[in-house]
Amino acid sequence: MKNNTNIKVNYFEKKYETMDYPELKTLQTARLKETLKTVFIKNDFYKNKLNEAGIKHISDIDNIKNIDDIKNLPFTAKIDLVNNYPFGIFSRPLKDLIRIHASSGTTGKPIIAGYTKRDIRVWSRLMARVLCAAGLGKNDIGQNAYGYGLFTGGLGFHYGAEALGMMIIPMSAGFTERQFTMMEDMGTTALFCTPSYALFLGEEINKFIKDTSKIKLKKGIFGAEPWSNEFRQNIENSLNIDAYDIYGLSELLGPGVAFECVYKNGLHINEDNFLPEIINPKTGKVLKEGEPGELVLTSLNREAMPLIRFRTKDITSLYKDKCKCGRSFVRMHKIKGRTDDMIILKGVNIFPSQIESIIFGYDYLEPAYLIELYTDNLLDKMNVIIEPKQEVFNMGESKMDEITKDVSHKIYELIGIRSKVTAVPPKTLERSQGKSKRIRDLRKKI
Ligand code: DLL
Repeated sequence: MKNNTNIKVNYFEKKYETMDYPELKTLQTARLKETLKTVFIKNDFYKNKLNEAGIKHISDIDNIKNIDDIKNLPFTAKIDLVNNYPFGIFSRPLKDLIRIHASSGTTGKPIIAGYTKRDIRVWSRLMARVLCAAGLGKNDIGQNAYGYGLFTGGLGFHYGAEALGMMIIPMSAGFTERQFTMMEDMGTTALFCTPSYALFLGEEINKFIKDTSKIKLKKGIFGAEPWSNEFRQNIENSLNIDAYDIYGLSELLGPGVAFECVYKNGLHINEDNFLPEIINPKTGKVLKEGEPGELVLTSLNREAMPLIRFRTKDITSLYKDKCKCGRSFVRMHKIKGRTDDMIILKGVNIFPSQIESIIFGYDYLEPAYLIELYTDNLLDKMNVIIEPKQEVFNMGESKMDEITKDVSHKIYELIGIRSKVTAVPPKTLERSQGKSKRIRDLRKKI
């Protein structure tokens, strides 16, 4: 990871970002009650849910004295949003909305997110906090290569940059040659896109830019998919920038739920807007600080679509010790993966990010991999496909044998599972302009 020597801490909304912790908890409790009252009155789905949880009358909400009482409230799952498609989860009539976004979801039916004018303003300010925390300001020029459209990445960054007063180039994803032309001609200083696309730009930069000293790029904010610190290192080296992580999801506005500050020691959760909990995904029990589990988020400052205890399916852990940047917001570790993407082989839980940290650690491998799951003799097995760099690949079969055995051994050392490793020529695996798919599931379903 790049070492920030001249560290300068910036805030966009210092009052909230550095709020005293007890004061923050009081604010959260007040906002939680207000949110509950809103959904109780304005949303039938939540009214029923809260009734079932023993909140029969709006005045029962006043029994909540402490933010920890949230553990007695019911969860909201993705399937609840799917079942209430398209607008059943909204707590405002459509006439109050000014925008929707959608995520394709994993189950086929999209999830619709709705925004009032105030929601867009709040979200823009949260995004401005993110940009500021990475050390960006009015003098920067941001190139936005997140997809514009129903995906929240494009417009989320766009509005955040405008709220900050930073010039933004609305590129959207793709058109790689044009990305480099604009980067050079406009003097882009900050790049926003998925880590996968940043990695691809890093692989291609020398093809399009004759003199990289003309490139002014110094920072990038990347998210929307899991990426390991080894992945970060790779982007930082190939693009010669300082890379920051940002987390968010369409169901909770979009990007801007959590972000890294210049110390890059975990992601600060915008806690005045989102109340985080970590639960055991199997039992639903709330876990203690530091224990890894599923992130659950409650929106605390939202009009169109407040969500109570939304199960994100993302695996991480929280820690509260104060960050050197002065923000009081709790931090979460980089997302390890989604419960959906967790591979269970021989009873061992494996996340693609673990395999990734191994592959990206080799300097003679291309930063690319695919995990293939297959069935052999009724047993589920894993084949990790890797790409040795051209000069290594040219060394022939016995060298490939040596490399694949070595990677397989490293995987065994880290996760205790023997896996097949297959080497393919460089640039064989698909590169993504958005989120990468890391698993190909060929298992026979019984
Ligand atoms: O990916 C929002 C976003 C846009 C975040 C741009 C950051 C930057 P969805 O398409 O709804 O929204 O996908 C949300 O993506 O539940 C995580 O599984 C994953 N995800 C998002 N950010 C990160 C991250 C956007 N920094 C889902 N690390 C989430 C790991 C992430 N996973």
